[in-house]
Amino acid sequence: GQSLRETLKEVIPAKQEQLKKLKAEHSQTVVGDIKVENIIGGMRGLKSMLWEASVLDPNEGIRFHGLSIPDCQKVLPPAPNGKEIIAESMLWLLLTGQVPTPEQTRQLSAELAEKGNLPKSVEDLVDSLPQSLHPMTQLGIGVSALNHDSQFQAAYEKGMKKSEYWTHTLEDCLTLIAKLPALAARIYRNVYKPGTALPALDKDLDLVGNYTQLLGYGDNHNLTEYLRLYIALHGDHEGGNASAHTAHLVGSTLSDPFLAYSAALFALAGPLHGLANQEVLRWQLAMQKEIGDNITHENIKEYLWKTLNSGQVVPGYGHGVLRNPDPRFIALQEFCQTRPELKESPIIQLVNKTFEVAPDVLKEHGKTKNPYPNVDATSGCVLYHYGLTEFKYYTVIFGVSRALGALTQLVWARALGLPLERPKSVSMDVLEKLVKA
Ligand code: FCX
Repeated sequence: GQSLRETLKEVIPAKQEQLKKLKAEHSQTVVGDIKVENIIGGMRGLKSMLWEASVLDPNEGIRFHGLSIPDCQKVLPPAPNGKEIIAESMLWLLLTGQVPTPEQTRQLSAELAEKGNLPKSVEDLVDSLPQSLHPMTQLGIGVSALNHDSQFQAAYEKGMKKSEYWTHTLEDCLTLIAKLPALAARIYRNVYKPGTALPALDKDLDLVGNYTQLLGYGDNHNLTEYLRLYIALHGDHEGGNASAHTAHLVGSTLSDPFLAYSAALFALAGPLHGLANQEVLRWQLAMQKEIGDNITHENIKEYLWKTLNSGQVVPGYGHGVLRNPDPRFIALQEFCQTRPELKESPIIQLVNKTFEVAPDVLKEHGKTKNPYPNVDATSGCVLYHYGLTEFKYYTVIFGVSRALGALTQLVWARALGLPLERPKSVSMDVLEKLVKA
């Protein structure tokens, strides 16, 4: 089979043609209008950026190059010893729009494992950070420091043609994805298991296989499979979410992929975005502590109202785009149903029970446009069950995953020659004049 680079070289010209045609024939065609609510409402619903790898439908959820999550589960190659989608097959699909063969997937795994070690300077930097610094801050710092060896930046300094941007961007993106497990696992060890030795990367393992091994959970096959699915499913969620959009915005200045992605990580670190999976667990455990065993639907209902009446959001519920239960949530729930130990896990049962009550309470509360769970409602609780209980670490795992989609788009943005992003802002005075005109 063809290599990833050969495949991309083949698919890029057609996309470049597609953009050229859109520009030539439709630059002035109107496809929507801007309302005041978009300007003051976080640009919700405004179609204003290109994103190639995935599109989010409010009712159906995410599709990656047209493939739904169940489609992906059918066609994307798993690890040799597993059943779940792995990061490499998802990355291949996102980057090329094509389903890789198992052999192509293995090649990519081997390449990533080959490149996965951290430079000594980054190891030393991460080791010097205070144990009490949030793991997401540490991850962002580590990723930005990897820009020391950016191929894109070096080539830009020397002077390169625009047509070469994407090849150097791709090399940096693959390097970064390869190094994320070692970086993220080093942070975990430093913060939660200081003094324990990290194993070497195994050239025969996939990215997530290596990641679980580095974290110290390599002998837990079910957790490894869960993390494979988790990381594949969190890989991309179209372009407007805060982390993806940040990578796109920063990347549009031609700062290199390491800098662009570190910025994205700091957007992911907010409680309305990626940090929600840590918040869900904290919230469910507080519920369990307050109510005790044998929690009833009525108990949960009361607890939900208590959260809402104190002015807090119910973490893991609601979404900026989705208007139905998140298919990523459903896929993770299905994973739990196939594992007896998860089916019987008290924390998973509590998540399920909460799901049976929360949508009706949120509807009655009447504020959120989407009363259904998003992926964060369940993702952290499975980790908790398997003994990865340090929930301040959970968003780091999301951060390892989101690189797949955010970095894919950087490659496409450079291949398509997309410009610096620079929307127009207005003051309220200007807006008042505009509405009167
Ligand atoms: N609990 C209580 N109130 C909620 C709510 C929830 N779960 N979700 C939305 N609301 C409220 C909003 O706070 C807003 O109130 P306001 O009018 O007083 O400002 C109102 O409902 C309308 O918000 P809505 O348009 O439905 O939602 P937004 O697009 O503004 O925000 C998020 C979407 C996801 C930020 C929101 O639903 C939320 O805060 N959810 C809880 C946190 C969470 O789970 N985030 C993870 C999202 C995602 F999956 C991810 O990024 O990982």
